[in-house]
Amino acid sequence: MSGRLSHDDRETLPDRGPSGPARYARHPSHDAPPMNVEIKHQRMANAIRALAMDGVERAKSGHPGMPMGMADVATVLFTRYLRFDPADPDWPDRDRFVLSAGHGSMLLYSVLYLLGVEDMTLDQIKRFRQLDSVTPGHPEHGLAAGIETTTGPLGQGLANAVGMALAERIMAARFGAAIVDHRTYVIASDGDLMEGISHEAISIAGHLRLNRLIVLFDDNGISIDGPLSLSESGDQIARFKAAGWNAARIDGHDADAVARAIEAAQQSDRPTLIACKTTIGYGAAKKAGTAAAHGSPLGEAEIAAARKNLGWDSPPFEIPTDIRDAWRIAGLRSSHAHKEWDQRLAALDSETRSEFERRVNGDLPPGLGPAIAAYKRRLADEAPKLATRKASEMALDEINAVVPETIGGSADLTGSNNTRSRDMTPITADDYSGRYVHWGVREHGMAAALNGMALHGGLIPYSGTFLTFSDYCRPAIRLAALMGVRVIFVMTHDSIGLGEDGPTHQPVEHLAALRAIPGLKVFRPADVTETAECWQLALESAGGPSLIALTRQNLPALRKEFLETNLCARGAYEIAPADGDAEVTIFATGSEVEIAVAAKALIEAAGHGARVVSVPCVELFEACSEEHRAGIIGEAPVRMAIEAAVRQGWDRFIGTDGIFIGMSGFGASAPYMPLYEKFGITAEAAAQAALARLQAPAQSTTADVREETRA
Ligand SMILES: Cc1ncc(C[n+]2csc(CCOP(=O)(O)OP(=O)(O)O)c2C)c(N)n1
Repeated sequence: MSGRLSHDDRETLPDRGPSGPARYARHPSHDAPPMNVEIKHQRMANAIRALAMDGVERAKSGHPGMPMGMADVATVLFTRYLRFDPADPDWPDRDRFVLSAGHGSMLLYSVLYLLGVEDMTLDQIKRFRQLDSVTPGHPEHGLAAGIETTTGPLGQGLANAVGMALAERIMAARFGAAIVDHRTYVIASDGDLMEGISHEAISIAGHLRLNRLIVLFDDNGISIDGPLSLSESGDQIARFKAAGWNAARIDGHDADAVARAIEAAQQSDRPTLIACKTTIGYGAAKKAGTAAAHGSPLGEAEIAAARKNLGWDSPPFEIPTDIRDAWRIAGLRSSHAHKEWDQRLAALDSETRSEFERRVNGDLPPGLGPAIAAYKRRLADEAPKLATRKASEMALDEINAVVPETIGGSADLTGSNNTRSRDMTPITADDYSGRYVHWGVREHGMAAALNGMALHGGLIPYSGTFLTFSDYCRPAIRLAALMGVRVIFVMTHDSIGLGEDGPTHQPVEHLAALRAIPGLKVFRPADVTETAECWQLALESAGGPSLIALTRQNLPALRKEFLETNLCARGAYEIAPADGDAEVTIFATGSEVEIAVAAKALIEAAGHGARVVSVPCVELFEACSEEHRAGIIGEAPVRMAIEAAVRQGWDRFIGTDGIFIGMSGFGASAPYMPLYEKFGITAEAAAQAALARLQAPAQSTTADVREETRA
């Protein structure tokens, strides 16, 4: 296909002619019937421009420049190519559209309104950026149909789109082209392409030859600080080509050129970048082509001049009937294709159809619960001593056998993350029927692509890296939580317990930092059984992401009795009751539960009752009733937490005068046992601290501590 798109250099672009009003002269007044195709296009594009500049003006904030500049491209895409049914915006085989340059949100809102998406009313357009509107500053998935992902942090949308395009190929390999056969379109800006994540996203997309991915780059040469030349001198065309893409540059205000480029891209055997040379704020008299059009209202005078330039004389928020009708008719374009698809789906054998529907609805197969129960029964009998990363692999062997929609992966740490279960074969550019993605060393791109896969639907993506590199994934993890998508981040080597790789690789603050992300469930299981239970909970958390922190070092089986109930479901539970009245409660997670249990034995040997509470998921515990929480926290006068990480967050359990056994700085490079000794995370140290406190109670009373904890 590469021959079909010519590589137009900046120098060979058509001359845009004079600046100022004369340059918009090809836009005649709207009341000049009959409309020819070009005039109709201009007026349809101007409808986006008018809504964008008026919407931003009314909100007194926002970004008019990008929607005005990309209005021609969006009009061509949405009225001629994007397969989308406004009457059923969630149609599974729709083309996906991602506005990676989320600051240009008014472009998306305008188009959805003009196409006739029910959620996007004119009233909502007028309420741009206002409280409880579906039109916030940046598009937020879930607020209105047609917003495929939440964008704003530049580069994320592009990487989401890579995940969507990959999900499409994976689903097509399973259900066939009659049921899954769509494209993913992206509008990306200079900022999207400058962000580092874009490198990861485009290189994996090129490697996997995701030829249904088409990126329309708003090549306007402007960013916030001014001309792009201030900070960029790369060649995006050459860059994308080097990553295995097709790439071409066109005049983004030439509708025919846009159409030709999209058609060529549709025939491509690789992903395609279409660099659309545009003028930011197209139409604005003085601000067009300048950074002044990027991110603030144009102002009354400038808007009046833009109306004149564009030949748009309708008042704010009024779209001439013929233009609105033209958009609505364009919105009906795919309804026939949708009906035909419905028929093809109905014609499937009932088993395939219901399986497709189950996966797209995100329902888990009924076999999961019994499989986990049978597995836990075996674990109770065998009580294996294993690293939880290995326990995770064993759980995945069971899960992946009964949950066919899981897609595994790792950022080049497969052997360390243990994410590839029995029978998982790799997904490659030549064969998307596998279930495992080798993401390469691209944690950020991977995490954002997982979000895109989950948003696409039909799949449950999970993938791994080391917990310390969750920092490299954090912006995408945050967005997974903000959107509430089911992505499972597998993070092994979860403490100084990883040993010799040293402090660069030993997470210390990460658990606290991740627990700070609202809506993210951070699991840290203590043994094989808890690992299976945490996996089950992560899979069942359809409304949000989970992160499972796992050890490198072996841990004994602490749960020796089979219980069908998932004890991790309430986030914390008493794993070892006190012998008699509890004078000490020890909270611990993951590898430190073993230490807590040993400390309990030492404390009890010294004549004081102690209980251990395992806390595999703080977030689930905090979601429990206050009564339940109070019962688990208990009345013991001495409270202690043991976690090989920083204290932050633990005062909620132990009070400010509680004893914390953990880390207060970075780790060190050594085998793990000496490290636990060096940092005092041992049963002996814990027992000693508890006994010392029993002999010399802290200043504040336990009642005070309990009050603080509950508050
Ligand atoms: C990760 C991230 N960093 C910074 C920003 C703030 N920001 C919004 S748009 C933008 C750059 C604007 O340039 P460009 O992407 O070319 O958009 P245009 O001016 O063409 O609309 C920046 C820095 C952001 N949204 N995301």
